[in-house]
Amino acid sequence: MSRVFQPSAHVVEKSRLPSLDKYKEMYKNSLDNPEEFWSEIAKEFYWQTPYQPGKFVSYNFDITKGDIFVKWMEGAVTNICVNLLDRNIEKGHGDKIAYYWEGNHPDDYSRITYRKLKDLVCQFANGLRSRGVGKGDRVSIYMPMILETVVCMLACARIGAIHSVVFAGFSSDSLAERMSDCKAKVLVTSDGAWRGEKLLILKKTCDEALEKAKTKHDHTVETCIVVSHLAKASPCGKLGDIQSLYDWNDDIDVWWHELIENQSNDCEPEWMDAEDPLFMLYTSGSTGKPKGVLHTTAGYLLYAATTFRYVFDYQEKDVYWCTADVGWITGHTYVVYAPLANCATSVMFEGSPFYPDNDRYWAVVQKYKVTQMYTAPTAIRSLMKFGVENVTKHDLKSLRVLGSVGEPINPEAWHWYYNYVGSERCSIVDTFWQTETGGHVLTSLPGATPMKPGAAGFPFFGVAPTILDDNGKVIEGPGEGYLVFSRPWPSIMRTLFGNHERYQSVYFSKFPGYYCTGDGARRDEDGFLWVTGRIDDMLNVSGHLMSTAEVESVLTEDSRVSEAAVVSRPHPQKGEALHCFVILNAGVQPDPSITDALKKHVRARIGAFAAPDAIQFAPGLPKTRSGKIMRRILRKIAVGDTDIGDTSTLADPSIVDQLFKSKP
Ligand code: 6R9
Repeated sequence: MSRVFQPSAHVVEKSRLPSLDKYKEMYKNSLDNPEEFWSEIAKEFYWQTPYQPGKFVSYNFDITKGDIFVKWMEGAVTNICVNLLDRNIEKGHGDKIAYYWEGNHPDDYSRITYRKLKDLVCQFANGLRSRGVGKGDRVSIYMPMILETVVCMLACARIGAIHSVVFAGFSSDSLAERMSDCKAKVLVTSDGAWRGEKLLILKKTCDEALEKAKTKHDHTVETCIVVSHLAKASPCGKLGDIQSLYDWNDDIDVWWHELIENQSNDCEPEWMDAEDPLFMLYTSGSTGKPKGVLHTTAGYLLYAATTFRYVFDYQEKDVYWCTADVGWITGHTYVVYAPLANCATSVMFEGSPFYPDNDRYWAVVQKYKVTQMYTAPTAIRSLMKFGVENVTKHDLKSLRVLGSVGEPINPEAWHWYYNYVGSERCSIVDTFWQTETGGHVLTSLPGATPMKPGAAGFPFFGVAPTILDDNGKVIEGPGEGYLVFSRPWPSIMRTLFGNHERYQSVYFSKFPGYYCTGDGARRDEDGFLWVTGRIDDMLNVSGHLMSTAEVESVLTEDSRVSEAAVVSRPHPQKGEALHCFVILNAGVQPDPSITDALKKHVRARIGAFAAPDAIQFAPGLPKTRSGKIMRRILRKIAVGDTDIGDTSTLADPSIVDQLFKSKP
C-alpha cells in the first residue's frame, strides 16, 4: 500500500479548486454537458464568429462505422495569436511580463512584456508574409530556447501558417526527413546556441539538412531565416570564428533582424476556422517514419488554457516555469500556448541544469520567485545525486505546485521532489499526456486531489479513460490493461499530417470505439490511475520517445551489421537506456572500433539523446518459429536476469545461453 498525501494548507488556501468534491462535481458536468462546460470557458476568448449552438462537438471513434473524425466548435472563427496577445493587451495587461528569459550564462537574461511580444510577433509575421508564407503553408523551426522561437511560433499562428518545430538536438538527417515530409516552405533557425559549455552550430546542421532534403527527398526549402544569437550570448567555452563554421547562401539565407527591419508592428491576423490546423509536431512511431501529429485551433486553445489553469492552479501574480524544450509537445502547450492564454508570467530557460553549477535550477527558482515548476523525472533523478544541500541552500519558499511529465515518476524521485524542493508543503502534479493528446489527460490537481507517489491520478475534465484487457473487455474497478479513451476532449489530435489512414490504423484500429494511447495502466482500489509504461515497441529515454525499429534500422545501415534488435534496460538517471544486440555479417570480427562507430552513427542519424549505452555482439537472436524476435527475453538478458520463463516457443533455445555469456 502506498501512502496517500493530502494537499497541504499552503496549497488549499489559495486553490481555485480546493476540494475533491468540487473536482468530482466539475468532472461529472464536463462529461454530462460538454457544451455547457466548455462554452462557458470559450466565453473568455475572442471569436470573430461564434460557434453554432448544438454543434459544439461531433466525432466518430468507431472505425467499423466509418472514418475517424473529431470536430470542436464548428462554425467558430478566431485567431489563437490574437487570443494570446491582443486580447490580453486590450484587457490592460500590455505591460505585464510574458517571459523572464534566462540565458545559458547567468549573466544573460532579459524580459518581455505582452505588448512588446505582440510587436515582435507582428513584425516577424509580416516578414514571413513578405517571403510568400500564407495560410496552410508549413514552416519548420529548428531553434534553441530563445524568445525568437516563441515569436516565430506565434507569428505562424497569426498568419495561419502551420509550424513544425523540430527539437534542435535532432540530427540533420532527422531534420531533413521532417522538413521534406511536410514540404516546408521556410526553415527558421539560429546561428547557434550554447548548452552549458557546449557550442552547437545549428546553422551548420540546417545547411546539411537543406542539402539532404534536396538530394535524398527531392524537396527544396525556399527560405532559411537565421537569428543571430551567438554574438549576443556570453561565450561559455572556446568560441572560434563562428561565421567560418557554416555556409551562407544569399539565395535562400536571410538574417532574422534584416527580415524584420522595416516591418510594421501591426499585422492583420488570418481568421481561422475552429478546425483549421494550428501546428504539427513529429513523434516517433513504432514502425516507419515519424508521425506528423496535427493539432487544430479552437479545441487546442480551450484545452491548453483550462488544463494550465487547474493543473498548475495559476494565479495572477504567480511566476510559472516549465523547463521543457519547445521542441517537444510540453514546450508547445506549456511553455507557449497555455501560459499566454492565461496571461501568465513565465520563465523561459535556455541553459542546462548543470551549468555553471549543479544548482542552477534552484538558483533560477529563487531568482524569479517561481511559484509553479514543471519538469521531468529524468532531470530530478540527475539532480538528486548532487545532494540536498544544492537545493536547500536556496530560498524556494515561493513554490506551491511541482509538476512532473514525460515518464512515470519513480517514488524515490517523487519523495525527493516533495521533501526537498517542495518542503513537504507543495502539491506534486504528475501529468500523464502525449504529443497526441495536446494537453494533460490524467493528473492530480493541487488543492483537490490526494497524491500517491508514482500515480498519475485522475482524469482531467472531459476525459474518459477506460482500461481494457487483451480481448477489449472493459476492466471496471481495480485492474490493469490497455489505457484507452472512449471520447474526445477538445485538444486530441485530428490526424497525422498527410496520412489519415495511418492515424486510423495506429490509434483507432486495435479497439474499435476507443483512442488507444499505447500505454498500459492500472486502477487501484482507491481509483487512482497508474501508468505502467509503453506496451508497444517504444523506448522512453530521458523522456524522449523513440521506437526500437527506428534505432534498429539505423544500426543496420552499417554494412558490417546484418541484423539488430534494440531493447531498453533501466537506467538510474535516464529512466531507460538502449541495449542493442547486433549480429555482424559473416567474416566480420567483433571489435571495439565497431562499437564506437555504431554508437556514433546512431547519435549522428537520430540525435545525441538516442546514443546507445551498450552494444552487444550476438551470434543470433532468440526468435519464435514464425521468426518474431522475443524481446521479452532480450530485455532479461540486457539486465542479466536469468529467470527468463518459458522458452518452448523459441526456434533455437541454445541461443539464450550464448547471449548471456557474450554480454559485455
Ligand atoms: C507529454 C509527453 C508520451 C509518452 C506517453 C507515456 C510517457 C508521459 C507520463 C508518461 C507516465 C507520466 N509519459 N508523461 N508516463 N506518467 N506522467 O511526454 O509526450 O513525448 O509524446 O510522450 O510518454 O508513455 O505515451 P510524448
